[in-house]
Amino acid sequence: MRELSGRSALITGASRGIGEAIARKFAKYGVRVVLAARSEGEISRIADEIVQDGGQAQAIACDVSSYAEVAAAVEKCTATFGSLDILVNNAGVIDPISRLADSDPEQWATTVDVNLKGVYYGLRAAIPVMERQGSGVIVNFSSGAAANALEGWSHYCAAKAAVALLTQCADKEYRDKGIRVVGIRPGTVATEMQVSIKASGINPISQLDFSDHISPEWAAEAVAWLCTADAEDQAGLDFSLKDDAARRRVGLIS
Ligand code: NJP
Repeated sequence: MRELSGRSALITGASRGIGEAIARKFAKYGVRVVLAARSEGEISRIADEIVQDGGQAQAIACDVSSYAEVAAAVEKCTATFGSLDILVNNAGVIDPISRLADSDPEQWATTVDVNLKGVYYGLRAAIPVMERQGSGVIVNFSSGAAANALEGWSHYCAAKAAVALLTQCADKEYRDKGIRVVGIRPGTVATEMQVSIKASGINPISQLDFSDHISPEWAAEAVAWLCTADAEDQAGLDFSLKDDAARRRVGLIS
């Protein structure tokens, strides 16, 4: 991952779970990071810890369902580090989990605001910057749920399926401008999201044991790999970390 050193990255949803692991992993590889999330205290603490470890990190409070806040986060990265080489659209929510007839229309729509519109806002704000630079990588968090219906997850499945198509659209429009847009389906990951899923008891994913999930560090390593030249063939695709061949390619298993 040596080639990542010196690049600058914005990571949304960096206050915990996979996003936090990506920020820490990137910093370890010499990437200068901007951490974005709503929990300002958490992202500031993590950024401070990264700096104490010798990395370069900044934090910015950002609700990805607001275009103005996402644009400000992109601006923070370019103003601080002089470029935006990598955007990771990682922020996501799954609560409230409920079957369609029990769902709350406002909360259902809020999930789409975060999981789908938040990704669009990231693309919309970052692409002009990367186009001017003539290069950049955008990693969109998709999910196995983008292609598999799961009870209680209609909001999540629908939004993630749309994100997968958004990745394809962005790739079609900007690949020839030097911008790589790629999706990731990490499989199940041991984060607070899985705590909520387990508590719902509503579908087979909720029956999994916590030891069945991969670590956030594995997901972070896969994201870092997706930003390297070795992953160029993944442009426009959703890279699934579920099978051994993919894990081998990332270097997680031998
Ligand atoms: O989730 P969790 P994960 N604006 O709940 C942030 C996908 N995925 O790390 O704002 C900005 O631990 C929130 O920060 P805060 C999943 O769909 C996961 O597991 O401070 N940020 C926190 O940092 C998601 O896209 C699994 O509350 C917002 C983070 O998002 C990504 O992986 C499987 C926000 C969520 O941390 C990370 O999920 C899969 C907003 N409006 C895909 N709302 C899995 N875990 O098994 C939330 O296939 N955040």
